[in-house]
Amino acid sequence: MRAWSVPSVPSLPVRGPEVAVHDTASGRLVTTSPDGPARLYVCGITPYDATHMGHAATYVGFDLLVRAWRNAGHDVTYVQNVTDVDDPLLERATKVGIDWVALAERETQLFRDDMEALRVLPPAAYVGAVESIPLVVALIQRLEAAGAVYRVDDDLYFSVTADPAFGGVSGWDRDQMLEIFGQRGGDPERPGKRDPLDCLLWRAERPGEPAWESPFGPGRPGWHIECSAIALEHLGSAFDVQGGGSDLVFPHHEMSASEVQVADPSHPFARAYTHAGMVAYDGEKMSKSRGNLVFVSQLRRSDIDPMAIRFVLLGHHYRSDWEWTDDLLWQAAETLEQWRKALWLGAGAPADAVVAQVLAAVADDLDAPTALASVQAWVDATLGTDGLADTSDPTAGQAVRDVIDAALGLSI
Ligand code: 5CA
Ligand code: ZN
Repeated sequence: MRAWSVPSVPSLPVRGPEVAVHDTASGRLVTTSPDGPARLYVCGITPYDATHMGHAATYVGFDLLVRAWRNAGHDVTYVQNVTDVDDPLLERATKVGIDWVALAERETQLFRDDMEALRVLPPAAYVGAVESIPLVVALIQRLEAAGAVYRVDDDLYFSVTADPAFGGVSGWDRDQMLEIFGQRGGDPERPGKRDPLDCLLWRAERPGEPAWESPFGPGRPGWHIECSAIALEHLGSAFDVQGGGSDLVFPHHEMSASEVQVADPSHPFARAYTHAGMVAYDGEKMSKSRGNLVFVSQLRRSDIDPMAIRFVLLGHHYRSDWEWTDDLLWQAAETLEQWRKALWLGAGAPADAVVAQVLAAVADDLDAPTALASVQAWVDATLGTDGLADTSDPTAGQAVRDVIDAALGLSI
């Protein structure tokens, strides 16, 4: 699939530090050490009701990682999927009476436009589930060869017990897994399964549903195997970071990892699993199923500056759960006005320290709020909000504009 266009990124006169991110599997901050290009997979949208502020927060969060790696001198290979066939998409298409392919295409395009407006760097490979069906089939065959696949009626299931490391991504106990599995697309109660936690690999054709030919009969991929197959093909095993929102820790990232680890037992799926917090609205997680959504495209249509949206997102650490309010947007617009004044004065308070602080904060578990606070201090010094304007550095404005663009994706 086509991704979206690349925003301009200024090159910086100094390098940023190596990048540390929080790893859900170990519960620790890990310093990434890419050998060759840094390899990142971030779970993409299921294309209906895109792009709400929760999606935007997650992709802006991982955009900080891409930028931090680049600023540390690494090339980055970034892969993202589009779940362009799955139960929730088909259900929505039926409900609103539109063709599921048309719905997926329309929403994917909306997502591309929103990502472009938010200056999110595009993945090198933007890959749909439908176009990846041959990869999925090949991976299921490898799992069959490993003895990890069985049938329930005409559907194929993955045996989670085939992976000795199963459970290692979430660290959850079995009761917790059983409770959440059913709420997030799993079917723990289905009769005929060997273990209630086993997940669907291939769903045999049902009347009225799309299906593709395969050695297992006509059908379509289960959800987790889609990301396993795409990541393995486009990044290989033991890639640097598997990312997504915290709602994907279990079962999605657990299952994707186990599937690949059974196919290729010599490596872990990823070296780190990094998760963004959940954005809420009206007191609950913003989600398509609840319908409490604020859309990037809606705000753009009412002439909201996309940089103000990005500013709100950056104001919250990517790992924290937080609640969207319209007030945040008005405050961001005001702050940007003030920043613009300082950044375009030309001369300003010395820039070296703030440049280093921004790079260090983003490299330290993508701490955008700390980076913004450093810039705010520089803006205050430059404008003399305490009565003492400091314009001692003649090129400060340009230097600070460059670092907030390169590291934070804010073009002001
Ligand atoms: N297609 C799958 C991943 S393979 C999927 O989860 N799609 S999604 O459209 O539901 O979500 C897309 C991304 O946005 C995922 O990484 C998900 O974790 C994240 N996300 C969804 N809702 C929120 C939210 N309220 N806050 C933050 N991130 C969210
Ligand atoms: Zn995924």
